Amino acid sequence: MQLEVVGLGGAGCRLADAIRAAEPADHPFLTDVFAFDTDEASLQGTVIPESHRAKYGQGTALEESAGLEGDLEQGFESGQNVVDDLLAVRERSGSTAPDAVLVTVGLGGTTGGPTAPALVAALQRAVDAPVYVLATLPADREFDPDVVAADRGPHAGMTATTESDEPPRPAAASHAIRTLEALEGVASAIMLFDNETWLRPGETVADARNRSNRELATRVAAIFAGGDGESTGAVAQNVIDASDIERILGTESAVVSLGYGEQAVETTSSRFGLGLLPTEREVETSEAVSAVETVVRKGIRGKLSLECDPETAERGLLIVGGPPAWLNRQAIAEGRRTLQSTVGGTGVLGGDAPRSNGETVFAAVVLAGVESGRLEELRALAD
Ligand SMILES: Nc1nc2c(ncn2[C@@H]2O[C@H](COP(=O)(O)OP(=O)(O)OP(=O)(O)O)[C@@H](O)[C@H]2O)c(=O)[nH]1
Ligand SMILES: [Mg+2]
Repeated sequence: MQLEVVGLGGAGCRLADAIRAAEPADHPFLTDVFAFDTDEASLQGTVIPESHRAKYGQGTALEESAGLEGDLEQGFESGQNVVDDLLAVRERSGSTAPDAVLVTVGLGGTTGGPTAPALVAALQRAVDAPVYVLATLPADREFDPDVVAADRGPHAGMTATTESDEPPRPAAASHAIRTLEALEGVASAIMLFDNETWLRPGETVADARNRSNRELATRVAAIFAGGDGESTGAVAQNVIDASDIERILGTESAVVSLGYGEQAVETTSSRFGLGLLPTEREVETSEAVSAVETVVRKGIRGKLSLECDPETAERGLLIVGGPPAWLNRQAIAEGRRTLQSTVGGTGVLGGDAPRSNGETVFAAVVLAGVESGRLEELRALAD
């Protein structure tokens, strides 16, 4: 399918950049990728071309981060005032009709979050396609002084300790929850990535961000690049298209968690032809079945972008990809049944994504309409 990505604020622009980098050369799925921020340095940090970048919000509350700490309402208001400018950038660049738009944003800050609800609403009006949100949740160590102290030893406070550190964000939990509330009924669906569970001990979000963003971008690319035909000719047995994704993500701002599993596989062999020319390796059925089973298990039971109980999902999607010889149809069908029995509902779809040049077998899992203890936790902190 054809996806447009719009990054807002520091995290949003870096995520947009990471998604662009994760686009498989033989499986293009992106129309346009935009980066919008009030902060010039953050825009400069991306490789998104000038025509698709914009520094916005000059002279508004969005530029004055500190002033917004306690006043998110003012931020939402400024967000309303900038959307026309942002839509104009999009139109000037000649944005082509996408099958869906994905707005990426880090919740907890004072630029991207406050802009997102107004921009998503405006995009819903301007584009004849669903507008999804991909948002990060803040980690406890960003706003909880006890966690910061415990993590960094007895003498550390909420002060930046390294150059790459982000400033402390005492209002991050409350901002994140209030922004999610503002997105309710506006975003078609909200995919979440919880920074808290993706940090290693002692690490800051800034330390971990390249790894986290790559991880998340891989999931996004696996889902949206899906099973569209390849230039090399391999055709998916079961193509997941934009309307399938729309069916699973829904139109009612469902909270979505993304799972992923992959396994490296050997794809060439020099057993034949005297080892001079690498040839396509023959794959034993049992090997292929086992690889698919492994990645499906990791996709459903492994680490999710947002920790949740997969059983609470209302709908689910499974995409299994890799070199065609490894995509065992029975094993993929079995994987879909496993997801179906996990999710419990009937809204489960499965598809395959042949990657002739791929070196891994992977499974991407979408769990839509989940309940998450982490959101409850942040809500309690925000009250
Ligand atoms: N996964 C991930 N999370 C990030 C990244 N950068 C920031 N975050 C998270 O997103 C939240 C908001 O940070 P930014 O996106 O930098 O904030 P902003 O929207 O630019 O707003 P300002 O406060 O004005 O800078 C932070 O509290 C972090 O939890 C990133 O690159 N990757
Ligand atoms: Mg910023």
